[in-house]
Amino acid sequence: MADFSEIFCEISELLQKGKARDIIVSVQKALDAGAQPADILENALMSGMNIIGGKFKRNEVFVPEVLIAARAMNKAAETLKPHLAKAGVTPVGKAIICTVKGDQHDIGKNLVKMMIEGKGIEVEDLGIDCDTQVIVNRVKESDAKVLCLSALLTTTMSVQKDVIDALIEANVRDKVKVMVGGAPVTQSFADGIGADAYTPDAATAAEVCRAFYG
Ligand code: B1M
Repeated sequence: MADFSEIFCEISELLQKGKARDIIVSVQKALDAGAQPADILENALMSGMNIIGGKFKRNEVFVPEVLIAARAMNKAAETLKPHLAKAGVTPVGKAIICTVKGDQHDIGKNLVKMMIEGKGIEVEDLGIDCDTQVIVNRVKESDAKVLCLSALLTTTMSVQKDVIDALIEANVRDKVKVMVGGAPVTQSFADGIGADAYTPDAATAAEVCRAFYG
């Protein structure tokens, strides 16, 4: 089996330095060499982001550095997108995704979106810091069967509950299956707020989401 550790290391380092243009070239190089897209995502991009996350926690890097790394991550993920998505899949239905109010983290949400799209589901992205009422209105108007909520902060995970409560209040809770996720979210939290599913990562989210369409 080919060894991609060198190119994965290069990609991880470019991500940490926030070299958006160079990372696209290196991701393409890895793909051309035969690396699996999911492997690049997991072992080059996510591992680079985890290193940045650790440095951020220890105050070794600050918001600007993390932001440029995040931009590089999103660019690299865009390059991977067509390779992660299965070509020619007939859409099986619609889903809505967003990061909840007060939360600006979008990398995980973007990955979940990409993987769900890869299962042939059309995803409407309401973006970050998304107002709860906007979500409820979209659920009312759209024929989406699944609502995906992402939260990365301990202070915003409770907003996932606010959204579920607002859906109940608006009499549309039964219209959608609510999936929750994000680093601080757990199965017991999801059970406690009445979510239909919790998944720890984007790949599992896509599988669980697909299962809701039968
Ligand atoms: Co923020 N941040 N951040 N940050 N940031 C964290 C989350 C933190 C853990 C860092 C730390 O202290 N170690 C910490 C949270 C602590 C806590 O709440 N307990 C933190 C903090 C404190 C903050 C600020 C408050 C910092 C400040 O300003 N002082 C601030 C808050 C801003 C706000 O949102 N209001 C802030 C800001 C930022 C940046 C803007 C600089 C930047 C975000 C840029 C962007 O997203 N475009 C940023 C980043 C990048 C991070 C870290 C370093 C990386 C997050 C990330 O993208 N990870 C993060 C530390 C860390 O996580 N190691 C951190 C990669 C991504 C692929 O993983 O998002 O977890 P993740 O998604 C995974 C799973 O969680 C899951 O699938 C994904 C892929 O498998 N998943 C789902 C996600 N959503 C899902 C939904 C699902 C299912 C699965 O179903 C619907």
